[in-house]
Amino acid sequence: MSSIIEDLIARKIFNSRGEETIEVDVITTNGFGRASAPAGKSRGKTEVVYYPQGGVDAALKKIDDLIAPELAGLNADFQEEIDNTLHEIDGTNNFKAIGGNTAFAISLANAEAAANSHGLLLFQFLGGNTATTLPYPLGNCISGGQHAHGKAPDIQEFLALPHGAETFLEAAAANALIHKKIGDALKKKSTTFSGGKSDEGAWIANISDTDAFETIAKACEEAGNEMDFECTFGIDVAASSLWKEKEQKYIYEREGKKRDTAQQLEYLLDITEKYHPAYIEDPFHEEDYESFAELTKKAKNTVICGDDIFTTNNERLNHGIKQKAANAIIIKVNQIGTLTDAAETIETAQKNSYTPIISHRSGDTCDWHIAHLAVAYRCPIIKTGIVEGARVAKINELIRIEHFLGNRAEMAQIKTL
Ligand code: 2PG
Ligand code: MG
Repeated sequence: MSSIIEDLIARKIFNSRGEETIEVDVITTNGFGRASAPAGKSRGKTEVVYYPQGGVDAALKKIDDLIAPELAGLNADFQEEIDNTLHEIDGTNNFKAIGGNTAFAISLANAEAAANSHGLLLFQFLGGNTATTLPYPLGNCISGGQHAHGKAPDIQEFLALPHGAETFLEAAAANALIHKKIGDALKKKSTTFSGGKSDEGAWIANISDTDAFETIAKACEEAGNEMDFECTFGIDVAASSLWKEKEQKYIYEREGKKRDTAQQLEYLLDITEKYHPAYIEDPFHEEDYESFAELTKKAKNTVICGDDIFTTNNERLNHGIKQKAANAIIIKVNQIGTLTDAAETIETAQKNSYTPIISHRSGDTCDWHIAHLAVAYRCPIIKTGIVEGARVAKINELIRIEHFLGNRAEMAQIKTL
C-alpha cells in the first residue's frame, strides 16, 4: 500500500485553556491522519518557538502556501524525510519561521496517516510487533505555582504514581481514587475550598506545600491499602518558575521563604527523607546541571527528572548525561518540533539509562497520540492528568491499547524504583 501525501488541510481549533491552536489533516493516497498541538504555560527557555509571527493564522497560511505544496508527492512512510523537509522549509534552528507547533501537528498527523495507510494503529506502526509494554500514569492531583492563582502551594504539581499496579486499567483506577480522596480531604481541611481545578484537572486549594505533601501521601497510602498494591507519588517543583536570577534564590511566596541553591538541595533532601516521593521533576532551575547531579547522587531510589532543563533537546540531554544530571527526562514533542527529533532524544535517554517520560502540556487538546508514543517508544511513564477531557482522552486510549493487546500486554519496569 502506498502512502503518498496528496494534501494537507489545516485549521484553527482551541485547547483546554480556550487558546487558539493548530490542527492538521494529512491526506495520503490510502489514508488520513489528524493531529493538534498543545501549549505549555511554564515553558522551558530553550523550547522551540510555537508559531511564526502572526500566530496560528500565519501558520495556517504557511501550510497552504509553502508546506503543503512541498510535502505533496512525498511518501508518508518516511517520517525522517518528512521531518527533515519541515526543518529545511523552516530554515532556522528553533522553528521560528513556520512554528514548532505547526511542525508538531504535521509530523504527528503524517505518522498517523502512514499508520492508517497500512491498516495499523499508530503504536504498531511506530513501535513494531514487540511494542506491548504499557506505561504507568503519573497523574496530577494538586496544582500550585504557575498553574494556580492566588494562594496555593508554591510547588507546581503533586502527582500520583501507582507503580505497584499490574495493569494499566488498575493503575488508572488507582489514580482516579487518589484524586477523589484528595478532593474529599481538601473539603474537610480547608473551609475556603470550593472544588476548583486547574487546566490539568488537579485540585487548587489554599494549602501549603507541607499540607499538600501530607494530603497526597495519605491518599496514596489509603488507596494502596484498598487496591492492594503500592501507590506512590511525586512532584514537579518547576523550579525555574521559583528562581529569581537577581537574588540567586528560589522564592516560595506562599510559604514566605527564600532558599539559595544549597538550601533548596537541603529542603528537597528533607522532603525525600520525610515523605519518600518516588519522583521529583525540575528540582532546580533550567541551567543548574550541577545541582541536578548532586540531588541525583544523594536521593537514592528516586526518579529525578528534567523537563525545562532538557526541553526534549538531544544536545541538552547529552550535556546532562555528561554531568550525571537527573536519571529521567520529560519528552514533550512540541518542545522540539518533530517526531524524529523527539525519537532521537528518547534513544539517547535509553542508551544512557535515563527513563523517558512522555508528557502532556498544561494547555492540551483531546488529541490522544502521546498514548501511542508511550507504547511505541517504550516510555515507562506517561505524565498526564487524571480528570479533565484532554487528559482522560489519553488515559482512555491507553486502556484501549491494553485491551487490544490482550494477554500480550504488560506493565513497564521503572528503573530507579
Ligand atoms: C510541566 C507541564 C505539564 P506546562 O511543567 O511539566 O504539566 O506544564 O505544559 O505548562 O509546561
Ligand atoms: Mg515540568
